[in-house]
Amino acid sequence: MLSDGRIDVQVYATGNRDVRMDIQFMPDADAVEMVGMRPDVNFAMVEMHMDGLTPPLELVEAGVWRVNLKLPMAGLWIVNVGFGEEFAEIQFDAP
Ligand SMILES: [Cu+2]
Repeated sequence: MLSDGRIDVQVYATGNRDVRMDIQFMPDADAVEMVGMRPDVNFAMVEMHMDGLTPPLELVEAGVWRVNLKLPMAGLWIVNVGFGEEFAEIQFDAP
């Protein structure tokens, strides 16, 4: 839950460093300014000093985005999805 709505994020590590992510953001009724706002997405490796990745988001429908990317390394990753200082954080293992 963010202060302006609810964000759902599903990460699928499908092997060979491929990742698919589905994002849905449902703004609260009193947060009309958030309608259609595109979330920020950043992937980073856990416990490694590597540059983060900010993949392009594919708009699926209003409030729904999809990300497809191939990570540069297998291992433990963390992805942040949100707006400004508020985000969901998901850790996953990418084989
Ligand atoms: Cu790495």
